[in-house]
Amino acid sequence: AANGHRDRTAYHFQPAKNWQNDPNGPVYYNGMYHLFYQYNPHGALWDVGNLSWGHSVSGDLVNWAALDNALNPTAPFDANGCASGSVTILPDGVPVIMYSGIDARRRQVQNVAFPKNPRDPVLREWTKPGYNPVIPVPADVSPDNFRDPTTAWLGRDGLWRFAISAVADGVGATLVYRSADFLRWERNAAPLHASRDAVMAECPDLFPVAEHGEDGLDLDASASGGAGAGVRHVLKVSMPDTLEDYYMVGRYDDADDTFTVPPEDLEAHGDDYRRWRRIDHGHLYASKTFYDAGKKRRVLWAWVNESDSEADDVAKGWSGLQSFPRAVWLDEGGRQLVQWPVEEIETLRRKRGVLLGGNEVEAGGLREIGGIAGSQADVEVAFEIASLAGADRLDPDHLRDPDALCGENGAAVHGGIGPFGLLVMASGDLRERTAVFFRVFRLSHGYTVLLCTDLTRSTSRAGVYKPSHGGFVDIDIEKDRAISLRTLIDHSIVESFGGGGRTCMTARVYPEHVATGSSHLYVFNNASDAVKVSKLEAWELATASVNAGDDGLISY
Ligand code: DQQ
Repeated sequence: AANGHRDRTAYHFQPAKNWQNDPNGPVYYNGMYHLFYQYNPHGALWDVGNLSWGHSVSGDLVNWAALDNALNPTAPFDANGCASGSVTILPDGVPVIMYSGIDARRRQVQNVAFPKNPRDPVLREWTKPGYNPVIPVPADVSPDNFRDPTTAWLGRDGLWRFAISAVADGVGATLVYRSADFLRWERNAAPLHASRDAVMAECPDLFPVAEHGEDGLDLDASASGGAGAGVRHVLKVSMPDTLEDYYMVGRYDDADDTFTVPPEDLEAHGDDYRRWRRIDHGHLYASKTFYDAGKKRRVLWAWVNESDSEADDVAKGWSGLQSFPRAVWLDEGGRQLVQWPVEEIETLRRKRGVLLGGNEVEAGGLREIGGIAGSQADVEVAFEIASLAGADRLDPDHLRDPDALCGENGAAVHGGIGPFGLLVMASGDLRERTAVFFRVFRLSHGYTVLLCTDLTRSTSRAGVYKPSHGGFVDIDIEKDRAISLRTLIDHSIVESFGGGGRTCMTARVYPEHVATGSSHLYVFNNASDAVKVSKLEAWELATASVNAGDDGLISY
C-alpha cells in the first residue's frame, strides 16, 4: 500500500507516520467531516507527555487531508499531554473542543479550545483560552482518573450537559456536568452510572438511537422527545484493563440526568460494564460516535491498536489505525446495536470477485474468490442453513467465554453446522491464512450462532499476538435459516460484521507472504454437510487518499 510498508493500510485512517490512538472530536461541520485523534508527533510509540490532537478533514469519510495539530501540550493546564475529548457545536454555529489536559502537576483537568478563525472552512488553528481549566479535579475524584468528556447536549431546561469518566469516592463512575454558558460547570450529585467495582472506565459515549429505522439522531433528541417517545439511549464505555468497549441500551432522562437499564437487561448483565454488550468482539477500543446531519446517521469511529511488537512499530514508523467508519443504529429488537461500514466505501469498489466452482460448497471444501486482489477487499457472503439437525450440542458453561470456545475450536476443527466462512489474507500455499467463520450450536432450548476470527495461522512472523476472537451472534437462526458475514480486508486489518452487523469483530494481521506474493481469498466449509452460499458480493477496493502528505484536496 501507500507509504512503502507492507502493513500500511489502503483505506483505513492513519496519519502519514507516528503513533495514534483514540478518535477525538469527530464532527460534521460546514459540509466537512473532521477527525481529531490522539497523536504522538515525535514517534511511533505511546508517550503520554507528547500527546497532541492530530487533525484531518474529509468530504466523504474515505479520503482525508492532514492539517496541523489542533492541540499541542504547551499550556500549564495541559503541559503533560492533551488527552481525549469531544467537539460540540454551539448555537451560534461555532464549534468548541472540550478535552482532558494533564496539567503541570499531572492532574487531569477539563479544558476548552476554540477555532482561531471561525470562518476558516477547515478550522485549521485552535486557541486555548488562558482561563482554562474550566473544570479542575473535584476533591473526591482521584487526580489521575478524571477524563474524556463527551460531546455536550442541551437538556429541556436549556442547560448544557456532558458526561465524563472518573473515580469518585473510590468508585468508577460516569459523571454528568451542567452549564448555562459552557464555561461554569456544575456536577450533578448522582452519577449517570456507577459500577460497584472500583474500576475506571474511559471514553464514555452517550447517544440517542431511534426505536425504529436506521436514521441517526442528534444529541438533543432527548430534549425534544424527553425520556420517552421513540427514543432510547446507548451508554458506552471503554475498559482499560482489557482494552474492550461495552455498551447497554437504556433510557436517559434529562430531568435528573440518569441512565436506566431495562430490568431484563439489568438481570442478565448487571451494572458492571464488563458484563455489558461488546461494541466489537475483537481488537478495538475507545470508540466514539458523532451525528452526521448531512446523511442523518450516527457514525462510530474507534482506535485499533497494533498487535505486533514495539520494535516492529519503530521499524514501520507508525502505530495504530482507526476502524473504518460505521453507521450505527438500533436493532428492531431494541436491545443491541447494528453497525455497518458507511456506504461511501462503495466509491472505492473496482473489480468484482467471483466464487469459483459454483455456490454449493461441499464438506471439507475450499473455494477461491477469484478475479480480485485479496489484500484490499470488501466481501459479503451469506450461508443458507437448510437444516439445523446436525448442530453440535453446547454446554451452557461455554456461553460465558466465546474467545475460549473459538480457541478450542479453530477453523480446522470439523463440526456439525460449521465451521464455514472466509479465509482471508491467505498465501497461495495456505501456510498463512486468517479464518473468519461461524458455528451453529444446539442448546437445551434453541440454538446459538458463534462468530470466530482465528488468527493462529495469520502470520509466520514471531512476536505477534495471534489470539482467537469469539462472539455470539444474536439472530434467530431457526427463523432466518441463513447467516451473513461481511469482512473488510485491508493489508493488516480484518474487520468483520456478522449477522448483518449485530456482532462485529476486528483483528490485526501481519502476514509475511505479502512481501513476495499476492494474497488470496477463499470460502471454506469444515462442517459435516455441504453449505450453500446464497449471496456473494466481493469487491477489490482502490487505495484512498489518506493523509497523503499535503492538503491539496481542500479547495477554498
Ligand atoms: N487514551 C487517552 C485518554 C483515554 C485513553 C489518552 C483511552 O484520555 O482515557 O491518550 O485510550
